[in-house]
Amino acid sequence: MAGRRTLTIVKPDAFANGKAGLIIALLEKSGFVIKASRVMHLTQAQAGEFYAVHKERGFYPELVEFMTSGPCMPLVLERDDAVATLRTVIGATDPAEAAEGTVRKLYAESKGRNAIHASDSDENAEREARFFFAEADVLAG
Ligand code: YYY
Ligand code: MG
Repeated sequence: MAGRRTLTIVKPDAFANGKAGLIIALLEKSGFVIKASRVMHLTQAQAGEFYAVHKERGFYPELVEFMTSGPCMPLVLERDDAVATLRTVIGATDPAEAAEGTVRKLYAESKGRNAIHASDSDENAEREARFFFAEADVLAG
């Protein structure tokens, strides 16, 4: 059965554009409950490690630079079928291709500055939640 938890990050462009609160409101409207959150400014090492899977890709240096350009907000979210539902709610990586009403269609600037991250599997959701939060910092239940 698909898990009930996923990990999202409201990205620096959303903070710079004053859209972080609107994005979180949309996530709650989509049925997600916040189980953990923090506001932080990633170091180059943290951003590089978080996105290590993309290390060999041409966009990686730009991605790390962007993710360290200002504050971001990781959150652990809960609802039924959390990973797949959140991927639907955020929309395609490129906002030009994202469906109407999705976070990226509404709030992303570009493919690189695309407002939000979401885990792509239950396994990665667990790993990514642990990247930002100790077990004791995530609400139980
Ligand atoms: O999961 P998602 O964020 O939708 O896309 P990924 O393919 O995992 O890429 C992670 C991140 O990298 C993406 O949100 C923006 C950036 N990126 C990019 O700048 N240019 C690309 N061609 C692909 C991804
Ligand atoms: Mg991804």
